[in-house]
Amino acid sequence: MTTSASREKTRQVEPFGDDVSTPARVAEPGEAISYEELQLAARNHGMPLEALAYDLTPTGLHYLLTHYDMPVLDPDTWRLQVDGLVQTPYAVGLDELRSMEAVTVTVTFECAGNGRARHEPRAQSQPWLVEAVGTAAWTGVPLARLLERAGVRDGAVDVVFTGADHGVERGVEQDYQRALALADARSDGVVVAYAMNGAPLPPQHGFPVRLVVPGWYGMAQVKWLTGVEVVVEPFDGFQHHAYRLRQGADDPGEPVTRIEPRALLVPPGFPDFYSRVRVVRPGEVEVVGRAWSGWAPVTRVELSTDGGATWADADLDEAPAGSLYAWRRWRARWDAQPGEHVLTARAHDADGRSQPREAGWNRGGFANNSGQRERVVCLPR
Ligand SMILES: Nc1nc2c(c(=O)[nH]1)N[C@H]1C(S)=C(S)[C@@H](COP(=O)(O)O)O[C@H]1N2
Ligand SMILES: [Mo]
Repeated sequence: MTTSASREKTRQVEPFGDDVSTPARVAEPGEAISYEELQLAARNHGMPLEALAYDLTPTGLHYLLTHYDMPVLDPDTWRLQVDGLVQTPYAVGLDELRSMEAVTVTVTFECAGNGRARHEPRAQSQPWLVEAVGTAAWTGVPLARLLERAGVRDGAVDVVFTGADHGVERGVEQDYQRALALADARSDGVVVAYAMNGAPLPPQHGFPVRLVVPGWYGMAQVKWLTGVEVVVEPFDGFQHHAYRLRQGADDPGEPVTRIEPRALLVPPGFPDFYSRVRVVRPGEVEVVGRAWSGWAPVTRVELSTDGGATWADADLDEAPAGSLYAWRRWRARWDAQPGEHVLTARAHDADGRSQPREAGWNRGGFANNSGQRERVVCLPR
């Protein structure tokens, strides 16, 4: 821990774990989902896959991930403190923020832990399958404007973002904090947002104000934002140790940053209630879905109806207007024949990244963009 921000706000709490360097426990092979994983899954819901039909995810259907409790903040007394290595530290309230020149960015968010429960063995944490995703139009003030007003001084390295929520994680008591390198913080589309899909942020998505960092996995999108601090050393807080691609407990690993390419499809036909296996009737079925990448625009999507043995190109729509790293809609036709099928899709982006059928394993269960496996039963004629 090297910055004043992290020194003040974190401390060790004995009964809950060892220390910052201890990754989450990995389940034994075949071990059932625990009570604690169920408890997390019930609080942090995914986006029902049929909502892939919408350009903008209706707000209540957007996935949700909150590490601690959702803080209840008073919009009249809430202030965003901008300070650290700046010429003029200041605090700004909600009315003033709303009176500044606004921008709206349409951005697809995905939790870095999406796909975690499909790792074998899996990390014990929020047990996502493939549904930790959503797209929203976020309105607010460019972070670059707010930094410019403070006057960032020479020698600045990182910008640290602090949320009002507080908890303990693997023994470390903390405010939720993440940082960006100064150049990333100043980049286009990084917004301090007070509206989601044209309405004030709801409590669960960061009311009154959150950070939006297009293209990055969810952990960077700090909710209930109260502090923006410019610092002289690379930020070394808990959430930066936690989000790394490690092979073992001692592996320092690489940081989790941008979203790996992924395509998902709306499960076709109608579901069986318990198993959610799909049922379709024989004949032509239109399969629709969305594809995105946080590195570069998606350029190609393929659909397989035989579990990945053979692939056919899908038609790809334009990205929504005003979007930055937002998903694109795709469509393909499938001539369904009686029997059992496994549907899956894969995305490719302009950087040459392709979605693998099976992504590699890592200890935290991050960035698992393995293909969706949608089981479909086609009825007899
Ligand atoms: N303050 C704060 N910000 C946070 C979190 C949090 O627990 N506290 N969770 C992060 C994670 S891990 C994700 S995936 C996204 C989820 O954003 P959403 O709940 O609005 O979809 O918020 C991020 N921002
Ligand atoms: Mo997340």
